[in-house]
Amino acid sequence: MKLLVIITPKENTKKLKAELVAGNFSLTKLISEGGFLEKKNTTFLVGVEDEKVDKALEIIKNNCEQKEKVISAPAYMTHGMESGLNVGGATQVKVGGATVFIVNVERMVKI
Ligand code: 2BA
Repeated sequence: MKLLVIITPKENTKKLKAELVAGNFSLTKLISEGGFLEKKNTTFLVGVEDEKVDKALEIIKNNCEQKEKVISAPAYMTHGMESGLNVGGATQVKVGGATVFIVNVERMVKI
């Protein structure tokens, strides 16, 4: 069994949750925030049998499209920087996709 820890922007929450539930996955939804952009995102915890991991990844892929975006870098990143990557405080990031950790589960019990 695996535990999928899925982090995705808030706007993907509704459709991803609906599709995972429709695909028969049990999940827990946590409200979270990215450390870099400091935007609200959602973390899903999904316990899945090994043979269903690929199906879950397919659903995630279909519901979390990734885009490139130029943003103003957070103040703590530009502070003290003379030159280089963050000229004008702008930085390019990929947003909208999903970060997925696939973790081995030793045992799951429901009590
Ligand atoms: P954030 O930390 O807000 O990061 C949003 C996006 O900003 C990242 O997209 C990446 O493109 C960029 N970014 C993050 N840290 C950066 C840095 N130090 N310098 C330059 N650019 C940086 P993703 O990598 O797709 O991550 C999306 C969200 O997934 C993250 O939001 C965070 O909440 C989570 N995440 C990503 N990698 C993680 C990790 N290794 N551990 C825990 N959470 C992670």
